[in-house]
Amino acid sequence: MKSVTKIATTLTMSAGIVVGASAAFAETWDMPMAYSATNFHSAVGAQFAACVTAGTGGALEINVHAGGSLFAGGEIKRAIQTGQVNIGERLLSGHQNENVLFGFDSIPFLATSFEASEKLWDAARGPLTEVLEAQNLHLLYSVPWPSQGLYFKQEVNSVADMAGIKFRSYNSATARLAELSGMLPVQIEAAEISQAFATGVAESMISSASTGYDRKVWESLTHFYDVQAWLPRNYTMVNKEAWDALDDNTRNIMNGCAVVAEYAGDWRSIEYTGFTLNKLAENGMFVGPAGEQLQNELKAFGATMTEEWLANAGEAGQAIIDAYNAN
Ligand code: PCA
Repeated sequence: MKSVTKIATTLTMSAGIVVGASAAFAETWDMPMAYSATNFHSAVGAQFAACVTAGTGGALEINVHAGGSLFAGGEIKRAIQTGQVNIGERLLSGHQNENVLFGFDSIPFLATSFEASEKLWDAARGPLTEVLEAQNLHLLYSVPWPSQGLYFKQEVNSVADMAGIKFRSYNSATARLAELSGMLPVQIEAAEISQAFATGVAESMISSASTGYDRKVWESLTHFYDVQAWLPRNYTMVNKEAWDALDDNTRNIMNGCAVVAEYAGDWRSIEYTGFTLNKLAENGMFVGPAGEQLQNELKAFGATMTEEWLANAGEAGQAIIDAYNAN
């Protein structure tokens, strides 16, 4: 967890500046987000937006559009890069085809707890910030999803039981996991999964209890195996030209609000984990660990995928893993 002193310092800095902000040149920024309005990422985004709006005395008003309503998840990053919007939130591992480093948070069984995810993020933040800068993006804050488990509509005890199942993927790692286990990957945004499961376009996925709850997957699926494979993250980014055009006061306020958002997001993610696991069970799903055979087979895929990621990510990837292991 981040130090509260750091947050307090940043806030004090920002608060001192509020008086300097003027609403005379009020600007409005739209902020597309991909997940349900009730999801904790969207709640954190809305609080961040309110913090900036209040902190700048209304000089910069940020309006959140949750649920992929302004841009679908897969389009958000490009929309920010090209200035169609100035700010937005996106899962970067969904863009690993652009830069393999974007997949650092989806390496199976590398960092499986919130604490480990935080440590891995500390190691990756610098390099990721640079990669994004080169893409005309300024990184503000990142919040983890709860750990990823496997959803099915039948009992599954081994990889052999998974053969031929239509598997909803959301990034390169999820698609590769499907391939390795003999399933058929189909890429679908979270906003579309209830329908995909209802119509049989997909029959399974790896995701958090949170997304299963948000999309009421118990209407179609029956089993959640809490395999704790990884904790992917969402990233809130600003178009770099728009960021550079802001005055120092506004940038300070946004930085202060971003520190608070990241801190609050961690806690909300932790809390939402227990709440949503209970909700899946309450709605009739089997919720529990995977059997030993399945867990071991998945671990072996994890080892393969780790090697593959490191081979593709080269020295830059190795540097992140080394920094993570050194802490
Ligand atoms: N929910 C998102 C990404 C990871 C997660 O837990 C999804 O399923 O698309």
